[in-house]
Amino acid sequence: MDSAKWWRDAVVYEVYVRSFADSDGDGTGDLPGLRSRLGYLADLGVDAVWTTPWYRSPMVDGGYDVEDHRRADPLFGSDDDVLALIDEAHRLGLRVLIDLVPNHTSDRHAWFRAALAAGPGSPERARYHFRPGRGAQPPTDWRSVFGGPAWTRVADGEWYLHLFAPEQPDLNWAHPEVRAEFEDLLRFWFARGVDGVRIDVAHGLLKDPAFPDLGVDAEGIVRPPDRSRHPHWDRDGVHEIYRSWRQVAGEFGPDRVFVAEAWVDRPDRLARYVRPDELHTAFNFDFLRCAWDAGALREVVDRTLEALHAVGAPATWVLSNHDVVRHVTRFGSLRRARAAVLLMLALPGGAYLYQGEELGLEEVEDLPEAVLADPTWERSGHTRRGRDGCRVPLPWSGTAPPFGFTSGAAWLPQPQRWLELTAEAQAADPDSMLWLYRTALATRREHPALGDGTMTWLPAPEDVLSFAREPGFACVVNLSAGPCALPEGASVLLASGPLDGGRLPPDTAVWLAGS
Ligand code: ISL
Repeated sequence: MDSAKWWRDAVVYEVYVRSFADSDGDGTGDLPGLRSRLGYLADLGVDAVWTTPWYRSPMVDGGYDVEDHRRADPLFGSDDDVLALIDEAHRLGLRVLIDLVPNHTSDRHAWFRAALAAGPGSPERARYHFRPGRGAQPPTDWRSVFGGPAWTRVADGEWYLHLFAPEQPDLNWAHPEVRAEFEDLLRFWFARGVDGVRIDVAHGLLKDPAFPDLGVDAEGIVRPPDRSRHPHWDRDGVHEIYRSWRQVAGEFGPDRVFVAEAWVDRPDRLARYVRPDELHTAFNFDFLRCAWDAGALREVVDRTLEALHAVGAPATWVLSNHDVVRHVTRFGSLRRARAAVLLMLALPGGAYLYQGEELGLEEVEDLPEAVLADPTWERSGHTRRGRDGCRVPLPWSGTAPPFGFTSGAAWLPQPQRWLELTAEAQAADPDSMLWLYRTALATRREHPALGDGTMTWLPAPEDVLSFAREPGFACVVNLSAGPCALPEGASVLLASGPLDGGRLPPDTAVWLAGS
């Protein structure tokens, strides 16, 4: 594996483990299932795999409610299966990133159970945020991301903070034992060979110790202050935590990396997480949130590169993940999704792919209500459908569900219409989305202009994105309603769809050499 700053332009594939591949027929994807399919990921041409949590968990939030950070949940496999996965990935030249959830634990975690048992004022409670209420009301007006108040009252009358589900109590990051425990955890997993760590809710760890209200306006709507003064998002103190984590990673050599999941609203705020002595990379959610619009995309690309390059960090580009509506559906067509991946993989920096996007999967919007498992569905009072639609298990082979995902019944039902989208069907079709991804990733590896570096916008009509990478590479994406001309004298390396003579049809992208 190439070592020198491999992470600056790595393509990382996100595996949502419970929906990737099932080895034991219980309908839930697991670690041996993933291990058996690593060859598929090596053939796809990615550099690394990020696995969502497989730790011991009651699975209230798909494993983001961790009961024991050092053990695998039997649902996903054994502790040995974790080590076997890391070994096999390394043998195939793939690096492994794991998911660390430092903002909260499960309410079944030993610390939280001890906190409940020990009662108000105890040292056990100090590792979480327990507070008295205001009369019968919660201590503050803070809201859970999943809906409802961010506080739950326990039998003795105290309330505890949970920015997510009540089964996910927030840890108190002002407590030295919390800090020490997570540094130990990093050492524990780095010593077992993991190459990197994705930090869940990296912007949420610290809370304002004064616990101020967010404030409710005349219409009764909570209007949080500007992010830079927010009582629980993106507080300055989190950076000190990440500076010490960077040192811990450094104990294991220069190649172990972090990627922050930090939902901040401006690229200059994101850049603070990736200063040279902090985290290596952070997801660029501005790109993910951007509409299929040339002006908006151009602005996001410029703002991102300006902010991140100012601190010497590479950009990352993300189109989908396990929390958002799949981008085929967001953009409105497979055709746009095909163009989007050529755009993403031509931009300077690294990229994150989400399982199934290489098959062109769309959001499954017609799941029966009875199967919906995401807590946002319940907690929102059924006003939000939740995130299950992007978590439907992958279709691998065959002509009917469960499409080779399991020998039993998949935990979420797959649509019959996916029979044409199985990995097996697409592997046999050179025009498929799978082949577009494979070819793009292979081309990216071979082409010295791609990956980390800089880019230059080329003159183009308003709804066309056209940019050069040095040496001798250009990408043109047509977001307009009509065809556009291609630069003369350039040879086509790869196109997301058929060209119209020398012209680029709408919602089509092309990679060019020699311009
Ligand atoms: O904080 C947010 C908005 O300001 C949210 O978008 C939040 O950052 C996001 O939901 C965090 O997601 C991650 O942590 C959750 C888990 O449910 C998600 O699956 C995970 O990706 C709680 O652990």
